[in-house]
Amino acid sequence: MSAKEEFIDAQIKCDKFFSSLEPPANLVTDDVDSFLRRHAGDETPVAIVTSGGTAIPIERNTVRFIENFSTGTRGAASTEHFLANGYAVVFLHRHQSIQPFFRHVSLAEVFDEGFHPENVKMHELYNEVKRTNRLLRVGFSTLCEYLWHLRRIAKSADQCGSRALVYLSAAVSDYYIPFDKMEEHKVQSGCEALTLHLEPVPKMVYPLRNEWCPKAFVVTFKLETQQDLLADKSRSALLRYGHQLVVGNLLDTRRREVFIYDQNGSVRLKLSDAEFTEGAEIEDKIISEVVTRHRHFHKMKEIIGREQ
Ligand code: PAZ
Repeated sequence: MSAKEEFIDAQIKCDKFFSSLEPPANLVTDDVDSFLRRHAGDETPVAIVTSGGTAIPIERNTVRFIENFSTGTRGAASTEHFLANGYAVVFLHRHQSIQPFFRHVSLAEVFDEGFHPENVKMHELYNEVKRTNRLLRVGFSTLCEYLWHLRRIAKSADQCGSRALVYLSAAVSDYYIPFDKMEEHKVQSGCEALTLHLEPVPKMVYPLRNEWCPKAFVVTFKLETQQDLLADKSRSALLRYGHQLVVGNLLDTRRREVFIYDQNGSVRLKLSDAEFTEGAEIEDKIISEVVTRHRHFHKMKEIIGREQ
């Protein structure tokens, strides 16, 4: 299939996906629009951060799910660093996954002892973020909820132009059971083996890039368990979608090392043994790199816009 055919095919599959599934009852609407409108108005850069894993229901009256691995640490830590860099953040997270700010604090600190000295700075940032209303949390559990919310938020973020950054760190299932192929009731036990038919999830980065928020700076993630696949897979994602960055990481080393790929090459970011022991986080380095590139991207878009 040519690149153009692949793109058209993906658009059709994405449209079919949304028309075959009801939007979630709690689909975000006015809150997101007014949050993004306010920050577009005061020219604050905006990051849409996705975090945690999606669940795939097996039955319509759901008893069982297929889960995607992810704790949500990457998304939560990245959100704090975006906020520290002056961004407003829509944090689209899996319910009950790791949360920005709260991940640092123990119940003892909240109720008894006051904040640990290491958390004082974090607490100050938290208060400042609350005062300036720069963090909006949106929760999801299933793949369907995740994609409906993402589409809604990304379309609304289009009003922020190239000040918007989409950072897709959630672990999203590649396969799902379409609603019309799902059992109505609980799949019964007792048979010797259970065979499930799963279909590929349409590649939503296509409409995100071309239709939902085409002016935004887009960062996707690639998780692998084999080093020799990482570079090729990350580069082919960049070629396929034509977006700005892919952050590649391996399951075992993801807390200490990542590779950032763009259309020209790659850089390796790594925590030294000393940094890791002292509690430094790789997200600090990732976000510095991402923010620098986003600022440059936005500046170039402004210059091009002025010249036209
Ligand atoms: O959530 P976490 O901190 O445990 O893990 C982060 C991660 C590995 C899910 C993330 O860095 C990532 O690679 N997300 C994309 C996964 C994918 O390829 O779908």
